[in-house]
Amino acid sequence: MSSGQKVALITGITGQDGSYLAEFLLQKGYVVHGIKRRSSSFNTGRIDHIFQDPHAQDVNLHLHYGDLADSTNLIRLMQQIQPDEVYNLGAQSHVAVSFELPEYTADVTGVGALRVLEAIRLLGLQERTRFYQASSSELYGLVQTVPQTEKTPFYPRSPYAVAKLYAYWITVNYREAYGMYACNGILFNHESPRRGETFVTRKITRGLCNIAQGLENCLYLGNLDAKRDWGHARDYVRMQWLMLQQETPKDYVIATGVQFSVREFLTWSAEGLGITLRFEGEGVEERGIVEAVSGDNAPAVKPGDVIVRVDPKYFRPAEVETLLGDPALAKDDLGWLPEISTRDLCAEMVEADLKAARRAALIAHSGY
Ligand code: NDP
Ligand code: GDR
Repeated sequence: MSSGQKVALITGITGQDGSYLAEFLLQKGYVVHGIKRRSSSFNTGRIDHIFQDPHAQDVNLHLHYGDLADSTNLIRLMQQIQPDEVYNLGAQSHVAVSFELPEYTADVTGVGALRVLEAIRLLGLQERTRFYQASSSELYGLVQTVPQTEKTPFYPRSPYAVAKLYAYWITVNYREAYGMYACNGILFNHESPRRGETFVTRKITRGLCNIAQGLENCLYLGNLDAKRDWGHARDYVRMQWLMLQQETPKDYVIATGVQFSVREFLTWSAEGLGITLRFEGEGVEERGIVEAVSGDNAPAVKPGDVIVRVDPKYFRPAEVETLLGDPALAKDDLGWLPEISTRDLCAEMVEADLKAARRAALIAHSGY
């Protein structure tokens, strides 16, 4: 191991945040270790651009097979790596899916955090190793006060949020019980062109770009009235690192302080493609109809086309209608402010998905 370099271990390195955090830490001169799950097809697409050949000299990025459900694996890796900083980003992170997989979500998203903390403690690494837990605004669920701060009471509304509640408190408990440097970042929604395809922002930008290029006909969505405080993942991983550089560990809300509805995000994405959408109907009858098209980004749609429909299949058994964070503490203590606005984030996602859709359309239409 190279001397003088800090060593970080990231669970969930193949996910959206893991990929941005790995880039960030490598740029800061860290040796980065990441845990990836075994899967039957490649799952490293988000980090392929920073891959380093393990046979080369001076490698700073190392990937290990592992799983948050496997304690012995975590203990062995922790012993081998002896990290200065652990970022626990791994999780079954989809709220709707957690209603289908509640027990698995509890195990990985909830107890997984305990397994990582226990690995640090059992190996006597608590003096050396700092721990970051990826907590979530979903903890607030049925919100009690607006905007939500570090002091707002929690009211989780899904198996995912309940699992994250356990992970939040076990992190606080290990800090208080064993004096560990352990803290929670209570992050509000953050997105990017690397966002998983089934989260609503990416589903919208990808779906509309595919429709504009004639690859799909209609985008089916759930609750268009839900409101979220959406930031950019690149801004948020900077804060994850900052939280581990303080003298004493503390929990912070990370948010933009501004909220928008799913329908607004949908409208901006359509506008980015030159499509003006008109909404008709209510509830499950609601439809997004093309009113006008301008420019040449949407060659496959015309006025009158119905390109968005609400499908109750995407309604959740218990919904989180509104989330709005107050990042004042992060600003005061750490000087952190988000740099990328929600509209710019949306434009960046549309641009990236349009590029991919154009490429796919070219291949499809050329008969390859
Ligand atoms: P992603 O879903 O993009 O990434 C999740 C990561 O966890 C992936 O690398 C995934 O691996 C890995 N993972 C899943 N199951 C396991 C397992 N059993 N063992 C080990 N790793 C596993 O999430 P994000 O990057 O968006 O979020 C990062 C973390 O932050 C998550 O914990 C999420 O719950 C939390 N969070 C996210 C917010 C957001 O808006 N993005 C907001 C607040 C909190 P694979 O690639 O193989 O699927
Ligand atoms: P969320 O993100 O549940 O907030 O969790 P998601 O993008 O899945 O949903 C946001 C809101 O949009 C509504 N919605 C839809 N959602 C999805 N996925 N698909 C649809 O078709 C659809 N139509 C409407 C949802 O009902 C919801 O109200 C994300 C995850 O990253 C968590 O891991 C993280 O903890 C929280 O953000 C903060």
